[in-house]
Amino acid sequence: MHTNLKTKSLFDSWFFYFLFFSLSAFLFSACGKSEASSEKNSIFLENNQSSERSPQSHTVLDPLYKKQWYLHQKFGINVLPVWESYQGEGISIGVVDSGIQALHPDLMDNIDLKYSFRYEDNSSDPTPTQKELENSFVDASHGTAVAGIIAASQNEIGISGVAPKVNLIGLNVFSRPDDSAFEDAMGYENIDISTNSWGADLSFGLDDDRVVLDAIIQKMFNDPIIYVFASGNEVSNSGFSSILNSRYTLVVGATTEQGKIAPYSNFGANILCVAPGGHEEKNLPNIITTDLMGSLFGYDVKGSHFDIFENQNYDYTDSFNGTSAAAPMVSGVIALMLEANKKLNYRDIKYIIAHNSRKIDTNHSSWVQNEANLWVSRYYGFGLIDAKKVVERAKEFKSLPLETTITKQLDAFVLPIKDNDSVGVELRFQVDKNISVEYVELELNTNHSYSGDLKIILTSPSNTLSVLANGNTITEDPYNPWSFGSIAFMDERSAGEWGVSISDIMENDTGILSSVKLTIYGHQK
Ligand SMILES: [Ca+2]
Ligand SMILES: [Ca+2]
Ligand SMILES: [Ca+2]
Repeated sequence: MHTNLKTKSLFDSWFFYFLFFSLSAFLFSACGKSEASSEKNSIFLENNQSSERSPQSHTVLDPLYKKQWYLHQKFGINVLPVWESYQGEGISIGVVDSGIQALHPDLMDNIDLKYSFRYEDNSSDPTPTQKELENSFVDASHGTAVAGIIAASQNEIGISGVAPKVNLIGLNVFSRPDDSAFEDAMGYENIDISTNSWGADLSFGLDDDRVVLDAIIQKMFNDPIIYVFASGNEVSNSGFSSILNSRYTLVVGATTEQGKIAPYSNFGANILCVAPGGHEEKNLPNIITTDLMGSLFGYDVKGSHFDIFENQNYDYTDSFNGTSAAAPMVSGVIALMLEANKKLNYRDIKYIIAHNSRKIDTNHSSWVQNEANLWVSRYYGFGLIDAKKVVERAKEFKSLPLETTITKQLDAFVLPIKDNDSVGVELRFQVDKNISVEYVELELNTNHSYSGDLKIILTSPSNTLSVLANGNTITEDPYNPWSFGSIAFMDERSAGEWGVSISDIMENDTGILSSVKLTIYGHQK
């Protein structure tokens, strides 16, 4: 069956993605220790925003907290000032991943053993099974590492999660990775936030998965959950994943401790923000988090040990990395936002994050300023998430008005796209209705022998440029149709002339454009 094949392909890609992670984590761990780098990062509370604010009365006594640069250093997520008021209490995060070790001493207080689910045996204990641990295609350590970033307790052992009192619901879909497990986990009713650090396949043909996701969300429309996704680690265009092009998903890229885009992080017009994900190399700062307990399981095992006193039981790893680490940090921050204001929906959250993230790496050429004076980048989205700022804004935020949509379509034409010519074809759409833009989709139909040659740029009436495809990508799958999503026009006005430019910038392989559809989502001003 068609749908089955498509969904399966998503999981195949997940396996690949995690295989990559697992191998890299293991290999990096084998290459040496990281004392030098952690020492470099041992100055904490250095966040450039905290100096002007009132003194912090919240104290964290977890011994590895000082090594969690991603929480409190200059290019961390600035979460310490939030904890005095909010720690995620009463908010549930579903971790769609491999298993979470429910007996881990830093997770056991927060794990919800009523609503967690392990699909292999329909158990409410999400801990990886023996079968999962032995399956070399499943990274059984991954879910526990993701869970610690979100929800490790402030209990004077190990680390602190971003939301140390959140209700953690493990959805161990990868113990039985099939279509029904996936659909069930994506439509799970007992969660507020769904965090997804599995890779969307960066090739075409995943529209069915997007349809599945959209249908689930439509069904839950009155109370939709917040879907947070990792942008992926392929240094490729996240616009080539249909799920990440859905306006329902909040897409997160990864940065290093130096406030630069991580070398593996994907780029794309659908990226909302970035959060720390660390480096690829073991000897550079990565993400310290919970690990499967003991020296036999996890990333931290005999032979590749994070060898400090506080980790004598091999229960923590210092080598987790990737957009897999960045996405759960944002999920944790959103839990704090929801605790501050339960009425926020996914559109409100995106809006607040877009308006309150930090522009970093300011000389990066990808930054553009849109009509609403927001700086946005196809690498950084609206910048590094700042927990203090977004939670403060969340507290007093009144939900956006109902969503409204504008659609413009040009179709049934045959427009040749000239080979190896940067001018290409230009289409213009006149929009009369004036709404405040939140998200824009551009759907195209082409018949081209190598779509990767096509550079596609969407321009708003105020002349904000959003690069949807950069034109020298490895993909031959046609856009027939393909729907890109862009968040770059957040809070701009819709009225005026929108432009679509499509050019073929690589030699050989040619094609035609046959339809373009522009959909603008937003709200009445
Ligand atoms: Ca702890
Ligand atoms: Ca271990
Ligand atoms: Ca060409």
